Amino acid sequence: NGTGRKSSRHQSKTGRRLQEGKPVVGVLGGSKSDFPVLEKAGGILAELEIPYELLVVSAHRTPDRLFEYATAAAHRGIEVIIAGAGGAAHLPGMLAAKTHLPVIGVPIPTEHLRGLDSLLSIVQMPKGVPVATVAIGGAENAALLAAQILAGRYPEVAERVKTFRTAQTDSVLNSPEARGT
Ligand code: RP5
Repeated sequence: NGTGRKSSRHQSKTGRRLQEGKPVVGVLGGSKSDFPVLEKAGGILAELEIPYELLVVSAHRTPDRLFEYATAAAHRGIEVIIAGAGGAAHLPGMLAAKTHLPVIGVPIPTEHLRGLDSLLSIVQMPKGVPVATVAIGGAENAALLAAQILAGRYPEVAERVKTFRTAQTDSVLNSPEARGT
C-alpha cells in the first residue's frame, strides 16, 4: 500500500545517512561542562558506528537555539536525541516538548546535590511528554538505548548491539572473579 512505499523510501534515505556517516543521533549538553559525561555516550555511539553530533544547547542561556534545534532535528535526519543537563535541568524536557523524536535524558552530576537535582528535573515529566531518563551520569546507557531504538530500523545496528552484549557477557564470565580462580 501507499503507506508502506512511503515508509520504505524513508528507510532507504535515512539508511544512507547512517552509511554516509551523517549524524542520526543528536547529543546535546546544557553546557560545555557537561561534555566529560556526554563524551561517554559518544564513545559508545562511535563503537557501534552510529554517527552523531555533540553540541551545546542551553535551555536557559540559548532558549531560541533549543527551539530551533528541536524544530529542525527530524527534518535534518536526526532520529534520537540524547540530552544531558545539570541542576535545573530543563533541556531534555523542553526538547521533548518541541519534537516528536525520542529524547533520552542524562542527569549530570552536580557539585552541591550530586545530580539528584538533575535527576528529578529530568525524570518528573508530565504525562503526554515523555523523556526516557537514565541514571545520574549514565551517558553510556543513553547511547545504548539510542542504539536499541535505531536497531528496530537498521539491522546492522541491531547486529552491533547484540555483539556488544555478547562481548560484555563474555567479559564478565571470563573474568577471574566469575571463574573463581
Ligand atoms: C546546566 O547548568 C548545565 O547543563 C550544566 O550542567 C550546569 C552548569 O553549567 P556551567 O555553569 O558549568 O556552564 O544548565
